[in-house]
Formats: sequence, C-alpha cells, structure tokens
Amino acid sequence: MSFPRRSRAAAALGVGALLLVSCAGEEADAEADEQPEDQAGEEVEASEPTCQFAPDEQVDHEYARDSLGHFAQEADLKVGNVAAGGGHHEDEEYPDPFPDDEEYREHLAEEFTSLTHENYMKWEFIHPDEWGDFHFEETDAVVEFAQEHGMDMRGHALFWHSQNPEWLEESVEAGEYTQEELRDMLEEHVRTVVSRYAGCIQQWDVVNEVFDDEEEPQLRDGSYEESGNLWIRELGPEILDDVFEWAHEEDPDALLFYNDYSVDGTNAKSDAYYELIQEQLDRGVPVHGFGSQTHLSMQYDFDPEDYQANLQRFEDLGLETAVTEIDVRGEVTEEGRMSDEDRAGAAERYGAVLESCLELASCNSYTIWGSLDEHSWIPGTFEGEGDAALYESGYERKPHYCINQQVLVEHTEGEDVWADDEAFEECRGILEEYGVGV
Ligand code: 9MR
Repeated sequence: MSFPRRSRAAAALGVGALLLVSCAGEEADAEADEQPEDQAGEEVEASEPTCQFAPDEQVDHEYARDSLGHFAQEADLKVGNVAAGGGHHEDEEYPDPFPDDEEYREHLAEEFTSLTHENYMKWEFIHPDEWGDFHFEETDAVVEFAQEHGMDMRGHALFWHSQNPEWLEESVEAGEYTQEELRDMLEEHVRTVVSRYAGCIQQWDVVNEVFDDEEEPQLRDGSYEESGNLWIRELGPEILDDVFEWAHEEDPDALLFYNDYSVDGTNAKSDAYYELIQEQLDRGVPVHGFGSQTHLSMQYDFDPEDYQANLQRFEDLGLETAVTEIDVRGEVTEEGRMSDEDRAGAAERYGAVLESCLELASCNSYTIWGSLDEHSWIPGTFEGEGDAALYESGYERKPHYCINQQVLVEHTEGEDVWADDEAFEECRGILEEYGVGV
C-alpha cells in the first residue's frame, strides 16, 4: 500500500487544512477525490489540527521583499533554519543562541518560514538525568516562538543512534533493561513527544541516520563505540515499523520521514533506504517522506542531476521529500574563509539543490542548517573546514544566501524581476563579485 501524495502546499499545511483549501487545476481534482463525505454524500469539513502552544495573538510581522521568507511564501515552499542551541554549542564560549540572542531570534523570524530544533528535541535533552523525567523547557520555547511567528516546524529526531543520554547508553550496556522495558520506553517517548506537539509540528524526522557508512550499508546494529543504534541492536529492525505506527497514531496529520546524510544522489545508501521504505509501504507502514540532509563539502564531487533523480525516485514511490539540513563547507584559511572559487562553487550547490527542490512536486521544505559560521557544528567535526553558513559574522549576506534569493525570485516572479528590481541590488552585486548566478 502506498500513501496519497499531497501537493507541496497542502503537505506544509497538514491534511486537516488541505481539506479546507480550495485549489485549481489537476491537483485540485486529485485532491477532491480525497475529500470525506457524510452519509448523504455531502462534503464535510475536516477539522484543522490545533497546536496546544498556539498563542492568543500572533506577532504581527511581514517578511521584507528581499527576504527568503517572502519568496518562500510565494513559492509555497517552506524555507527553514535551525533554532541553534545545545549539542556542540555547550562547548562554546557563547551562551546558547536561541534562548539568549535577541538579534539572532529576530533574524530567524524575519527570514524563515519553518524551524527545526537543532538539538533540544533529541533524547539527551528530553531525558537528561533518568527515565521518566521528561524535560520540555527548551523544546517548548522553540515551538512557542514558531507559533507566535506563524512558522511551520520539522521535528528532529525521535529515533537516532547519537545524542542519547549517557545514563541510557550505560544502563543498556550494563544489561539493566529487558527488551520489553526498552520497547516500552521508546514507545512512551514517541507517543509523549508527538502528541505534545500535535498540530504544531507538521513533519517529523522519525528515524534518523539508521544506515551505516559502509560500502554496502547495513542498519546500525553494532555497539555504542561502533556508532550502533541501541534500539536496533536491542530490539531488532522490526522496531522501525513500530516507531512510525506510534507516531502516526499520536498525530495522524503529521508527515513522517526518514532522514540521513550522504544520500545526495543515487548511491548505495540511498538504495538501501529505497528498498527499506518500499518494503514498509508494502506492509502498510505509515512512512510519508524521505529527507536528504545535504551536508555537502567542496572536497567531494556533487552532481545536481543525480541529486534530483534520487529525490524523484522517492517521489515516484508516493513519498514527500525534503532538503532537511543543507550546508556547504570547504577548506578554510585561519580566518575561516574558503577560497573565492570554493565560495562560488558552494553558492552554486545551494542554488542547484534549491532548484531541484522547486522542480519536484514532492519537495515541501528546504531547511538550512545554521545561519552564522560562529554557531556552526562544522569546525568542531571537520577540522580545517567551514564557511558553510549563509551569512558573514554580522549577518551580511554571503553568496550562499544570495543564490537562494535569486533562485526563489526567478522561480516566483521571473528573471526580469531578479535582474531589475532594486530590492535585489545588494545580492546581485554580491553574486556578480563571485561570478555566480549569471
Ligand atoms: O548541529 C548539531 C550539533 O549542534 C550537535 O553537536 C551534533 C551532534 O551530533 O548534531 C548536529 O546536528 C546533526 C543533526 O542532528 C543530524 N544530522 C547531522 C547534523 C550535523 O552533525
């Protein structure tokens, strides 16, 4: 069985809203088939999911004409970023950006139409000390912010091998839980988190990075030291069906995704996902989407056509697709800058990925993993690499930002508007300087 594919706009709004939207053209015809009818054959309105964190009043804000958010709305594509905090930020000298930096928060609200918790939604945050103690303070704060500003959210991540609390990894290693107890914990986690944010989070990275990086990728069933996934190791691959089922039961409107890195084309890892998902769909498991994280490096080749072909085959399976964590890094000088040539190349990759996403009916969101290099996870993970984020340190736009603006403007209003409108003069100048986008 496969699941009905929704249009990009409808998917972003959620199914409940879809039934209230009036559309034109073929898509509307297809969607009309999905409308419920009462016993007399009249169409009935399905209720929109309500988010328990919905504010009494939204902050009154409009996206400026030269912002990504403005054109994201016109293109019916969610253009997102992370709410930065937790994870590697804890080792840095600055306090967490999202709770503490007003300028940063304003920037998120002014530029983006979707948010992802960079770290606060992960197991180590929600269960810092022991089982049973759900900790939602930071997680809620990001959801409330998104609600106040009318932003969508991608939930990240319910099931992962990394960023589990130490107490959990240690007690599992010491054999302190039976399989049944572990399964119950996972179920309670998934059900509690998904139901808490039902109506607030439109799509979930339910299962994150479940295949390893070997030539013939396998599900990560190894030890903690081998970057094994404790759930797969202890409970077997069958648990993957359960996690999707539990999430779907708690929020039937949310789109449920697999998400991984190094699936930026048709390769052994993306093949492994294709097979796994196909089998799950055949069994009726509610998998709705495939997310390509898209952490690219200028040190490796990138083929935009193959990138799109990969997402296309998941679309052909009936799935939604998404660019979930894009950044493009390169080798940097001591000042943290790539060569101008690499900067131009990085911008071109951002542009090519966004174009692919816009061309695919299934690609409903494009999320950039960070705004400022000083916040980025990259230098701590890849020594000597960086310069991947959208802005220079004072939020001046890099070519990486400007190419996204260009692609969105050209897609929605056309090449002439991009070439002539004075709102885009700054970015035209920046791209020209690097010889990009011409
Ligand atoms: O950006 C996140 C960083 O702050 C954390 O320290 C790191 C720990 O693994 O996770 C980073 O985000 C990752 C995301 O959750 C999953 N895909 C890869 C991302 C970059 O490592």
